[in-house]
Amino acid sequence: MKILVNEARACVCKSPCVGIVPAVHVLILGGDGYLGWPTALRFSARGHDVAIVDNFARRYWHLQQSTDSLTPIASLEERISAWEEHSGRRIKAYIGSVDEGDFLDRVVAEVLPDVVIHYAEQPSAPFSMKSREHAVLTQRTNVIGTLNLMFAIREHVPDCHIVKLGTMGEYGTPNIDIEEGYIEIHHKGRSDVLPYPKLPGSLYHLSKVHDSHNLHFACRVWGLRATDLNQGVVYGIETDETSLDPRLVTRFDYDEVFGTALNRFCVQALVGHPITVYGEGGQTRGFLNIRDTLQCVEIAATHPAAAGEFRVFNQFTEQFSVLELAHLVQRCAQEVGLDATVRHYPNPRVEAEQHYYHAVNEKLLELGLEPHYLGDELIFSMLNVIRKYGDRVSLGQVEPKTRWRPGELGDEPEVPAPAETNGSGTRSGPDDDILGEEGVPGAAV
Ligand code: USQ
Repeated sequence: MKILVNEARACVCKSPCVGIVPAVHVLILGGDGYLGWPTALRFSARGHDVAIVDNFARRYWHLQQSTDSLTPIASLEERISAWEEHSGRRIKAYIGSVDEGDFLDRVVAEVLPDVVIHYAEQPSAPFSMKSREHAVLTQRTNVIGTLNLMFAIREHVPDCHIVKLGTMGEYGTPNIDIEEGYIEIHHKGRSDVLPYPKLPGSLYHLSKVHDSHNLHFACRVWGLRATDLNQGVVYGIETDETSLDPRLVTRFDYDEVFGTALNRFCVQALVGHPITVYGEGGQTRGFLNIRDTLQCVEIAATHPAAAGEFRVFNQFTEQFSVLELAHLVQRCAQEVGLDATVRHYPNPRVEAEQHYYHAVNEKLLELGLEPHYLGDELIFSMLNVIRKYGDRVSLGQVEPKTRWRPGELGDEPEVPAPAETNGSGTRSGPDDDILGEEGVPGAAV
């Protein structure tokens, strides 16, 4: 197989190079998404031949639920043209769905990729928990898409390295340290290294577990090579390439379905909506900056798994509890004059709110990952970017609605009046409610 090496050639990006080689074909599935688009730009900036696949499902799901990205995103056509203007490089796009096996097969046969980066999945836990239809769509898209990819690779480019975006949520929150994919088990006098036990917290996270098992099988039985990147919660808006031109910006979701914790908290603080901590807020997860997602994917691609190897990296840089993040955002927002409050909402999910959490994340660091750690500066800069688009915030998209245990008939009872903290960590009750006249907290800026 062609290995990506450390010889930068005609690299047009500002980021430190971890490797590049001419004529490496990179296929990015889900190349129009929050992470897929910046990844496509990064690999193109490094000088690789980049092709992407997307069916605009993420855009469509937002239309369906009347939500939108905070950042106004250009059409894929405009994005590709804008990138060509800046870099002189053309990204090739294939429009279609990965759950259509014949389509994906044709794309793989034409592109003949050296590495495939697979983001083309329904990525939201709440989305997967809304209804039977949402759960089926999630698992069909994710599981069948990955199966189709395995077969297409086996058929056309068996030496190609599959880099698959998995999730830290596959592991759940066990009361022991979380290892990177495998654990040595001693049992009745014998021992073995086996896949780490999985206890995912949503039907979305479960779909990623199924993907992992299927890919592991393909590596063991067909000799494919794959890296499963068990990624934590990503935050951030900009990368070196997306900040070059407004037409290159990536999407940034803050709604209760597709928005994730820290991104949502920053938008909430900016528009004066209470920061929505679910339950006690002791839920601890691994987090990483979007810039580090790009680094990690690049590192995985430049250090391919061996033939027959199913490799697992835990892809996050730091652990935080939800409440720690809420207080960090609140403090930074207050420093720039925003009146940010933190509220504890009844948890719409079924998850431990206080628990042990220690996950190992050594492998990417050993391969050279240089983390962008979370600090006040990053929050200030996110607030600044969000401020530019503040008038696009729709407050109706913020409140949590999707519950893991909905009512008998699928009705969605209103979320009871939540308690609120004032920054000192003490809670005030519903009497201190800051709901406006129409029951909508704060106001869009
Ligand atoms: N949470 C709040 N308030 C909010 C939103 C979330 O307290 O307004 C809490 C949730 O209850 C949960 C934690 O924050 O305990 C993380 O929730 P999230 O929505 O930020 O992230 P999650 O649903 O876990 O999923 C996200 C991405 C998913 C990725 C996963 C990585 O949507 O694609 O796989 O992060 S991980 O969390 O490590 O599994």
